[in-house]
This record gives sequence, C-alpha cells and structure tokens, in this order.
Amino acid sequence: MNDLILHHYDGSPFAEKARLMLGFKGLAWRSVKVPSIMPKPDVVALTGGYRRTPFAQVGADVYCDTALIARLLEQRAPAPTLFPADAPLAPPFAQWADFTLFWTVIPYTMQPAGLAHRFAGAPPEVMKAFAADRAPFTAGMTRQTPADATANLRAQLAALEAQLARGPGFLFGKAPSIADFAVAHCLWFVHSGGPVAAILAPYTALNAWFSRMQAFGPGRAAPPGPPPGRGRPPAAPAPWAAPPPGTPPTRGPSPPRPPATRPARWPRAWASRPARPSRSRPPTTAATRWPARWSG
Ligand SMILES: N[C@@H](CCC(=O)N[C@@H](CS)C(=O)NCC(=O)O)C(=O)O
Repeated sequence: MNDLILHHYDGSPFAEKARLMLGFKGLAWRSVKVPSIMPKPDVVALTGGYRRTPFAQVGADVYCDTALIARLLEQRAPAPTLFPADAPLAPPFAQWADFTLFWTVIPYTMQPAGLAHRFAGAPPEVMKAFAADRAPFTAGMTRQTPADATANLRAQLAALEAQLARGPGFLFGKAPSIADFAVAHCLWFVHSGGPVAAILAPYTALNAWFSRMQAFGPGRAAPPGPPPGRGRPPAAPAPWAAPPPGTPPTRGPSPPRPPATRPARWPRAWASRPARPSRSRPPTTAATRWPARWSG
C-alpha cells in the first residue's frame, strides 16, 4: 500500500523529469500509463480534476506537479539530495527551466520540421486533436514564432554551456540538484525532435552533462502486478503494444498501426526518446484502454 506509483506516458517531458529523479534516488516505483490527451476519465477521477502529466500516488495520496513530486521523493529517500544546502538557487532555477526554458523548447521543437518528425505517418486528425487539446495551455501566452524560439533557445543553451564548461559536473556543483533535472527534461524533448535536435550539436559541455543526466535512468522497477486502487486487470497486450519490459527502446521502422478508431491517439514518433545508456525500462503494471505505444 506504500508503493510509489508514477502515472505518466513515455513522451512526456515532465514525466521524464520525474523518471530521472527516481533513477537518481534509486527508488522503486510502479508505472501506470495514462493517456496523453483528454479524455482521461480515470485520471481526473483519481486526481480530483488535475489532468496534467505526471502525477504520483502513494496509497490514497496523490501528488500533482513535479515540484511536489521532487519533495515527495526527497522525503522517501533523503540521499542523494535534490536540494543541496550549498545550492540555494537551485529551486528557483528549476522553476525558470520548467517555465521559461520549457516554453521556449515547445515552440522551437514543435515548429513544422519537428512536428513532421513527431507525427510522421499519423493521420492529420491526430495532430489536430493534439493541437486542440493543448490550446488552452497557451491561452493568454504570447507564443514565440519558430524564429524567436530558435534565437531564445540558442541564448539559453549558450548560457547553460558556459555554466557547465566552468563547473565541476552539474549546474550547481559536483552533484546534481533539482535544477539539473528541470533542464534535462527540456533538452530531452529537443533531442527527440528529429531534425530540430541539430541545434544542440555545438554545445559540448552541455551534451556531456546531458549524457551524465541520462545515465541516472528511470529508477528501479517494482515487481509487476495490478496497482493498488485501480482494480482493473491488465489488458491482454495488443499486437501493436509496447515490447516486453526490458526490451531496449528502438528507433526502427514503426510497427503496424492500430485501427484508427480513436483520433485522440498519439503517433509512435511522439514516444521516441534519445538514446540512453543500457538501462531497462520499468514494466508497465497496469494497462489503460490505450495501447502503450500510442500513449507516449
Ligand atoms: N508544472 C507541471 C507541468 C506538467 C505538464 O505540463 N505536463 C504536460 C506533459 S509534459 C501535460 O500535462 N500535458 C498535458 C497532458 O499530458 O494531458 C509539472 O511540473 O508537473
């Protein structure tokens, strides 16, 4: 009943932040895959209306937002810490990354070339459904043009590069802090963007740091089994479902697509992720009605 459950989907940058923090802490967790766009009836029933990804669950307690999840993980495993005492600026810096850097990365990565890569082979309704689902997130925000986002991202990457080039390994010292995880998930999303990932190439210190961050992996997998509180037996794997746990992610040709009965599904490309040193993915212990490959 004390198990830590992460509700997430493969392609979510903030979920990647949570997975990497779990890996850094060496914590065991159970994985529940959630849909990447609405409707999410099971999610909103459990969270009381919060629809974002990821969220964590311990028994009847639900933790929304990765800033809170970080505090939960810190409580469960105080060492290694995400909040080093000698890095008081790490939490506000993380906030900067989670908002300012993230909202530069999104318009940069979702420019036409990035979108074409991410939604390659998917019917046009999929991209339309995604755009409609995410529109409320940017209401009231001035969305950067691809040119502005490119210029801003270059400036942000150059600053991060300069910081890391002079530092002892991580943004605020010899060990990572919450700030490193907040930056890492943003860059992870750029890495998964196909042609648009080329913007990262010149930043050698940043790329070396990114490899160190990825090496934390997603943490220890808990034994498979139905998660508490959901009561739904795992569905039989569909022919297009994710490979068995432990199978390394591939970037090969797409598997046969499921019948297009639910336009709100994600294309396979969304779930693509940058190469990660040999770590196995934790098993998915509960299936939603969405095939895992499409929930990323
Ligand atoms: N501040 C939140 C942001 C979470 C967030 O915006 N997640 C994105 C996915 S990366 C999301 O919820 N997208 C809509 C969805 O998944 O329904 C956090 O730190 O967890």
